[in-house]
Amino acid sequence: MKSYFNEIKKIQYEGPNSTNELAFKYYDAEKVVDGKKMKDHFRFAMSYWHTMTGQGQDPFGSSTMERTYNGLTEMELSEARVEAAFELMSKLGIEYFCFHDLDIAPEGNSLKEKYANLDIIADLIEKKMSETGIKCLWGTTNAFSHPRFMHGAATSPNADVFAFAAAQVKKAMEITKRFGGENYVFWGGREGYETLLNTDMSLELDNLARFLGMARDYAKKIGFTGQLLIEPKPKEPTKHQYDFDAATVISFLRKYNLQDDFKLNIEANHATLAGHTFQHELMVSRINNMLGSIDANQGDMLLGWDTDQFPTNIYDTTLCMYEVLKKGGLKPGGLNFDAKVRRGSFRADDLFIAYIVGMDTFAKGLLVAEKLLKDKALESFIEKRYQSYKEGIGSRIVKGDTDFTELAEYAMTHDHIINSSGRQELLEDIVNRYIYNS
Ligand code: XUL
Ligand code: CO
Repeated sequence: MKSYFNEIKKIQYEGPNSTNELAFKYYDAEKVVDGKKMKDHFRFAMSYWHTMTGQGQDPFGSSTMERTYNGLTEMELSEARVEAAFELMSKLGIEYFCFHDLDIAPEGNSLKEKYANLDIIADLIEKKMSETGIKCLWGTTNAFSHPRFMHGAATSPNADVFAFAAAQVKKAMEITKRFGGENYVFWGGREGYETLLNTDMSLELDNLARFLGMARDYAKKIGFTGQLLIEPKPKEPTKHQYDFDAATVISFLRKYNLQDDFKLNIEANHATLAGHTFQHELMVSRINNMLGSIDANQGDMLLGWDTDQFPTNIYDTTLCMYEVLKKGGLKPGGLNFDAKVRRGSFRADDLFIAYIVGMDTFAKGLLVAEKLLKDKALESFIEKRYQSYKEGIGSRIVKGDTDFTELAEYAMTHDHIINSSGRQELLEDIVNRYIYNS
C-alpha cells in the first residue's frame, strides 16, 4: 500500500527528557490518570479541513504545503487524502476524526453530483475506518465557502439558500450516522450580519431556530443518536455572528426551546475572539450543563482573527482539563484539533510535530489539573471564600428564605463589613507550583 508519510514511523511516548521531536514527551496514551487512560480523557480528533484539505493559503497568498498528494485532481485527490489521513492518524495514535462534507469530496456541478461524490468517498472512509479502528467524533457541513452562501445559510434572505443548506445538512448527517459519528456540529459559518442596514435580525434568528429544529427532527427520523452541538464564535467571517459566545447561544436555545436538544462545542480561539478566556467559555457551558465537546487550538492575542494555532500554552490546557475533569469527562464529546500549521511550516513533518506538541501540551495540562483537583488546591480556598452562604443570613438567602425587609433589618446591625482577601496572586502561585511539579 502507498505511504504518504514514508519518512515517519509510528510516534512513540519517550518521556519528558526525550529530545526526539517525533516522540511524545507527556502524552502516554495508555497511562491511567484519575482512573482513566489518558487517551480516553481526551478522545483526540484530527480536523480533516485543516490537516488534509487546507493547503496554507491565506488572503494574501496561495498554497504552500508540501504534500506527496499535491498535483492530483478532484476525486483522485480526495481519495489520496483519505489514505493519507488514516496513515497520519494511525501514526499519531489519534483515534477520531472530524469532517465537513466539503473536506472529503469535491463540490461537483450540481447537488446530485455533490451527493454522488460524497457517497464514493464515504465508502472509502468507511473501509479505512474498519481497517484501522479509527472512529468519527463528529461531522458537519460546510455552508459558508460556496458563493451561494454569501449572505448566510439558514439566515440567508434567500429561501432557496435555506433549502440548499438543509439538503447539505441532511446528507452530512446521514454520512455521519453511517460513520457511527458520536456528535454532529453546527458552526454558524456566515450566520450573522455585515450591516444592520439590510438585515431583518428577528426573521434571521427565527429562521436559524427553525433550521436547527428541523435538523433535530431529521436526526430523530433517521435514528442518528449522536449529540448535536453548536459551536459559538463572535465574528469572522461576518462582522457579527449570531452564535456569539456560550452565554448567547444558551439564551438563544432557551428562547426557542431547543436547550434539551443541543449542547456546545467550545473552541479556544473563538473564546478569546469574544473577549473571554477559554476557561470562561468552558465554565459557562459546564455550569449550565451544556458542555458537549471541545475544539482545541489557540489564538494570537495580538491578532483579531481566528489563527487556529496548535495549542502550546500549558496554562490554558491545564484550566481546560480542570473544567473537563470537573464535568466528569467529555464523552461523547472529545478534543478536536481545530488547528493548522503556520503557512511557513510547509513540511509534512511539521504537521506531525504540531499534533505532537498539541497532544503533549494537553497531556501535561491533564496531569496538572488532576493534581490540583485531587489536592483541592483551589477548591478549598473557594469553599471558604463563600462560607458566609452556608450559615446565618447567607444560608437563608440561598434557601430563598428571606426578603428585602429582613435583609435591611439585618444590615442595620451588620453594617461594619469585614471582607477577606481574594488572594489572586497566591492562587496564581499555587497553579504555577503545580505546573512546575506535575
Ligand atoms: C471555524 C471553525 C470551524 C468549525 C466547524 O472557525 O471553527 O472549523 O469548527 O465548521
Ligand atoms: Co472549530
